Amino acid sequence: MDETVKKKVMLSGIKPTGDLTLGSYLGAIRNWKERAEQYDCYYFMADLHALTTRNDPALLRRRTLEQLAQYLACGLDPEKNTLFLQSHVPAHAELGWVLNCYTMFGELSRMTQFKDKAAKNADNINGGLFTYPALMAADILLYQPDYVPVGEDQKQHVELTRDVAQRFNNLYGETFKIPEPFIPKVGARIMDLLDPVSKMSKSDEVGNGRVCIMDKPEDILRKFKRAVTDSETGRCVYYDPEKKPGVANLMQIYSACTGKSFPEIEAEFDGKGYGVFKPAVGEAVVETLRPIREEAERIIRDKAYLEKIYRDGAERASYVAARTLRKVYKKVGLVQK
Ligand code: ATP
Ligand code: LTN
Repeated sequence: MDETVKKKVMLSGIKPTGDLTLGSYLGAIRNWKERAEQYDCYYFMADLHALTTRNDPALLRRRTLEQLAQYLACGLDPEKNTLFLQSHVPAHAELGWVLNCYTMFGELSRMTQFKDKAAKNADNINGGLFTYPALMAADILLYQPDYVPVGEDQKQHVELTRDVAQRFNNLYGETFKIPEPFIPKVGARIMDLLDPVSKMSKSDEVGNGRVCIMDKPEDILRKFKRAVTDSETGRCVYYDPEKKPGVANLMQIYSACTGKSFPEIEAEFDGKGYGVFKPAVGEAVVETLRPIREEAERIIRDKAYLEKIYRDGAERASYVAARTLRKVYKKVGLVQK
């Protein structure tokens, strides 16, 4: 590639609120690494976002570093990607405040993630949970990205980010690039294996419905053998998300892990029952996750290496973020230092 041509920018983040799931991997991270060559990429641990729900402090710290190790194990090269902790770049909180003042109460009230989380944490519906999308807009807009690779559930937040950026640009002139969500065709919404109408989520109760990147092969296989399907017999492996959500979810997972299309999967399991299909999906997941788990276990032991990566990442990210923040402060009328 001609180095003088400015690369397009990609950015995304994940809250270190639990062990990364197969959903976060297939919906988001897998698509990050594939684009490291063509794009200038920023990926961070959204630790400030994690504070919107209660965490044990020691566990949050541990999970943040484990998540960084898992990003690296998933193939994100720290030379080609800027990897950092959100709280290490103060511009996120600073721009977050400014954008809070340009994000409407009505817009925030419509966010489905807020409604879901408020229902799940009825005793802790705090201000941060409500204004979370304004901080997320700041996370994104600071780096002027072209694309934000996320799973389907985050599309609404990226759309709100676009609206806020557009509103700001209309008021003050071109300031922010308007980013696009980048959502994969397969794997954008992996469902719980035991409850295939609910999204697989890392902060839900630990159970057999959720597969984590760090799960051992025998646990992964057991979870897939127990996955909920339906009572159809005979030709039963075909894609119909309305009538057969469990099977559709397993087909999505199998397709994402093997690269096979739905017609190919239907042909492969034609005449075979769920007793053959479910373990096959389990095996495909085991083989996809095995190298990641082994590499993450190795990296997490090297604390000095992790520290070097997040320090370098914060330095690089801060440089870019500070430039956007200065521009914004000036436009809204704050006196420059
Ligand atoms: P939490 O339970 O803490 O809200 P989560 O499991 O929903 O977390 P996030 O940290 O919100 O996961 O998401 C990380 C990234 O992975 C986001 O881009 C999100 O869209 C994507 N993602 C999360 N769960 C899934 C899923 N089940 N299927 C596809 N993509 C997912
Ligand atoms: N809201 C996202 C995590 C997140 C994010 C971001 C994703 C925080 N800031 C910026 C993309 C870009 C979530 O709950 N998964």
